[in-house]
Amino acid sequence: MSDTFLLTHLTAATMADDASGYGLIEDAGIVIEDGAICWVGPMKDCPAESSKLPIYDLDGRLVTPALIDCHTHIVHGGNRAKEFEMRLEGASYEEVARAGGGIVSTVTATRTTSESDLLVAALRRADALIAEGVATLEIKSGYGLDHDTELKMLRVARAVGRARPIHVSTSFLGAHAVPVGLDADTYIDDVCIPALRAAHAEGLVDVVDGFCEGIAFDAAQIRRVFEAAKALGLPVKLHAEQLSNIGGTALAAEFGAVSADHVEYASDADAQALARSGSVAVILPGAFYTIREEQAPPIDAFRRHGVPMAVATDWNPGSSPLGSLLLAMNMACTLFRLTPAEALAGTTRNAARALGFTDRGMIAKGQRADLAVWDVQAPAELSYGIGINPLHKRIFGGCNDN
Ligand code: DI6
Ligand code: FE
Repeated sequence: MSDTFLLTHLTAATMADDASGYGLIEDAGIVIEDGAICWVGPMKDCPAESSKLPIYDLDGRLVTPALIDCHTHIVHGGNRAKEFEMRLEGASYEEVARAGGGIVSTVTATRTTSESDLLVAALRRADALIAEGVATLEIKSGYGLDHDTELKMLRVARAVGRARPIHVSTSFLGAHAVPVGLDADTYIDDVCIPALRAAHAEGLVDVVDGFCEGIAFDAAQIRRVFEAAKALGLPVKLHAEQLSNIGGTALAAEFGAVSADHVEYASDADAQALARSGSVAVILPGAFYTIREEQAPPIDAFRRHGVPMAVATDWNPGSSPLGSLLLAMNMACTLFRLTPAEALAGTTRNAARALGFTDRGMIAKGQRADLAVWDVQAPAELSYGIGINPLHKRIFGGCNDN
């Protein structure tokens, strides 16, 4: 494709924030110039000069913003199929974690895997997401729990973004679990916060994350991490209220977090706090499904209070070995009763917001030309299919993938 061109003969689901539902435009055209969208609208209104541009006829296909997976842990060593077996033999997720399994077992594997082997494995995972039309991908650290391995993971995450046509947003998740041999307070003050400063000094951190939970860190400990992030000028997000309500969502809102993630146990007051702080609630049905949670996130409260909802894979080796964002959308609809329009907003417009981006996630003038072209008639098909990938092609920064 050349730098400036016109896409025609398509239906656009713009997901624009001033539109209702999908922001559908039938018989639409999209003009792309130097990697950005410079016009979208019904073809009959297409500016005369644009019709002289190179034209790509999309044969009536659906075009959406490229998808955004705003919560993943795709850099990690090993896998946890053994624990999957244990849980099927009766152990709970918390029991597995307390028995020294869980996150800590992936920490050992991640520490002992070389940077290049971690990259090979992460690229395989990134490729699966790219094949579903993902153009922006968040990747967290958090399986190092020591200075060197946390930074190694973030370097690998950055390398994924250099090796593939995808934009990677990194999250420092040093406060993910308490490493064997240290108490939580000592770890936060002596390892996690100094590692955060070092990672930031290397330009490795876009956002700072934490896991606020009974099996991880309490709100007072996460507060110290957030204070350190704030001093560095970094935005924050938080794994909050996944297994219990211990005040993580309220803390995230207090710090103006870009998102609070999981939020199964969030209360109505938590939803109000997120609405006030403008934070996104990131819905992670893969973890809910894998650990057979019973408490669904308070979707109605999020709707009622106007909290934007995103949907992500949470791709990790323990609680969510889910390598499909389309399947996450389906699960969000079936398990949590999101509408297909909410699910698509959750992997486009609201996912962008959950990473602090304002330049993507919608088909609108001035947005990055990250688009997904689908072999479907209607956008609901993207959430309706189970294990079906109808991607025709992906356009990344105005460039055609295939
Ligand atoms: N919440 C989760 O669901 C994952 N991390 C987190 O903070 C679990 C990660 C794992 O079990 O390896
Ligand atoms: Fe997670």
